[in-house]
Amino acid sequence: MDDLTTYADNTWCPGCGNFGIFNAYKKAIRTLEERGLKRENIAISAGIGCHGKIFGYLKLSGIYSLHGRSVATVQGMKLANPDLRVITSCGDGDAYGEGIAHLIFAAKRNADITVIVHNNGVYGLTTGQYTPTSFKGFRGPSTPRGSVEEPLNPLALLLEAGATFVARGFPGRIDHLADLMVRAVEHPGFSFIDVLQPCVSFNNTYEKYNALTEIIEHTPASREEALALAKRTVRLPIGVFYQAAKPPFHQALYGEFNPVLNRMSQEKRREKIRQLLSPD
Ligand SMILES: Cc1ncc(C[n+]2csc(CCOP(=O)(O)OP(=O)(O)O)c2C)c(N)n1
Ligand code: SF4
Ligand SMILES: [Mg+2]
Repeated sequence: MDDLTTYADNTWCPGCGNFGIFNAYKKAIRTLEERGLKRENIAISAGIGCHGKIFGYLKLSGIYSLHGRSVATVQGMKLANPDLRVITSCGDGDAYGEGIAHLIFAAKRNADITVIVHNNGVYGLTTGQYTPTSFKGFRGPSTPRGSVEEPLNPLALLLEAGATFVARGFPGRIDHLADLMVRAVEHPGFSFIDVLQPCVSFNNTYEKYNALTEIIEHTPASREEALALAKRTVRLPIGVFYQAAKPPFHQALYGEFNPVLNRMSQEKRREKIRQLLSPD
């Protein structure tokens, strides 16, 4: 066992795309460390689902969140301690269903967090119901005659919401995915990777993604070009679709103030509140 893997028994189905994501995480963390990021300054979170088990398998500090709430959780972690680099693993049901409002507003305010969505197009843990990214016609326990809905396009949605780093990866290409993770974590502001994750039990997309994915050679220069690329369906581009510089939320909000280093005593806090509440 390596120093980034916990003792927990791994219960993912053999062949699950989550294994590739797990390996890419570990590779990315090692690269980030080589580039100077201290492991104690990395904190993670996760939602609930097969993806969320990664929280128990990765030997990193953090807070295991609720279904749909891990994006809010890491925003709180970052605001409370801006020295942390915070990363969350979400599911597609988790991020694009239950937690979609958190995701859109985190992108809108350019929260300095990294969101990695294990997008398998299905509720894996609860055995195969359709999600916002399930393809039209997808059959599962909740759509036995096939889903009649069009899937969401998460990249286009996040680009429109104001995300400053938007990427797509595939766990069949671990080195490429690890490189995307490094770039996302190093990006100052909201970074988002939609990972095309095959679920071998309920939505096995390995063959499709092996055939259709192709690496983006050059990151589009504008949001409009990135949107056009995100809407392509004949081939599935993977890589960085868009990256732009903009002040991250916590800095726009309180500059270089650090609530950990500038912690106030209880007495001082009470005094400040008294002043705020006093009529003059
Ligand atoms: C608030 C809330 N709603 C529903 C559930 C039940 N639930 C647990 S996992 C899950 C589906 C997870 O799907 P997804 O987020 O796509 O993750 P995956 O299992 O595919 O990795 C659901 C609906 C829950 N735990 N909490
Ligand atoms: S149900 Fe799907 S997503 Fe969950 S562990 Fe099995 S293959 Fe992976
Ligand atoms: Mg899912």
